[in-house]
Amino acid sequence: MKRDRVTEQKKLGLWGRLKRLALTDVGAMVRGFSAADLETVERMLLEADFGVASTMDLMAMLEDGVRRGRWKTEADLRTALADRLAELLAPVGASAELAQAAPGPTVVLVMGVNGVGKTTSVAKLAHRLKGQGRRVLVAAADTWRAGAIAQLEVWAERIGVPCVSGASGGDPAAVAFDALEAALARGSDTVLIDTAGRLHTQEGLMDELRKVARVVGRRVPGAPHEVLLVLDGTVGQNAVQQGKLFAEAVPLTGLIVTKLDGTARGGAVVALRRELGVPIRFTGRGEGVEDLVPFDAREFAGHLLADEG
Ligand SMILES: Nc1nc2c(ncn2[C@@H]2O[C@H](COP(=O)(O)OP(=O)(O)OP(=O)(O)O)[C@@H](O)[C@H]2O)c(=O)[nH]1
Ligand SMILES: [Mg+2]
Repeated sequence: MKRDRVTEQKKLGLWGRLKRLALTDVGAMVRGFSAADLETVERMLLEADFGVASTMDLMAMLEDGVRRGRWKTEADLRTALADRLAELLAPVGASAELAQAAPGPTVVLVMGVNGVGKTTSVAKLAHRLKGQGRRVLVAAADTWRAGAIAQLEVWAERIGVPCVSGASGGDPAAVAFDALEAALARGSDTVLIDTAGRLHTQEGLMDELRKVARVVGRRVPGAPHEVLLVLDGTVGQNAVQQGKLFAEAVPLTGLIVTKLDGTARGGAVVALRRELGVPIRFTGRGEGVEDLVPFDAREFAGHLLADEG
């Protein structure tokens, strides 16, 4: 019995859980949440990875609204929460679409710890940009993990874009450099560089990424034009720590937050936006090439407040 309830709770999205709380006590919506209800809401937000600062922000809004009797119906409350979430998620300037350098090629460096979805995101981006008419080339600069080169080559073939790779165990900066030469020779306008993902505590990886950025910058002025950090949206506060470390190595222009197919842990996106101060450009919502959603604060607030997780 207890187990069923836990499973059910997990399946419910944030809104589903909030609604359940409001309806456990029929009067809650009418007379407002009690102090105990508010505490439960606070716990829900923290469990959903919103982070302390964003949770405090949302709680202040909720407490104020309750005190003033601002919400008469469930729909009122949902709208108020969605509005505030959208404000918290609002992008800092940049749109989701990637920069286009002139004369080019536009160089996009993709980085992140192991297994977060870098290679898949490079494939999804390549597919998306190709669909927009851009001439994309991908660079397999993860020379570290066995199988990484073949993985990107398979994606590239499926999507129909050229892939430049080097020897396994070779220098990732050399692969990136070769990819730029190839792009210049064949007139590609966008180069997406996939990189290795060892643990972020290993200084070696950070040095490697710095070198890739330096080398591409010497070949193409202004490169890398985009530095996208891929974070797994299900790891909560760990993603914030990872983000800070990578940002110190190479300044970021945006985030791709992956594995948000369900809504249950999506709150981390709110914390990431706040703590890292760079825009979320895309979210990953599945394993297929189409499962990359350009970030829209309103759409994502709705996604977070879905009834089911
Ligand atoms: N459900 C889901 N799975 C994803 C998403 N993005 C990536 N994955 C899966 O996550 C796993 C790892 O993806 P990769 O793209 O290989 O990750 P990576 O960061 O390149 O991994 P390393 O190269 O080993 O560091 C694969 O099974 C992907 O299919 C997503 O948005 N949703
Ligand atoms: Mg990879």
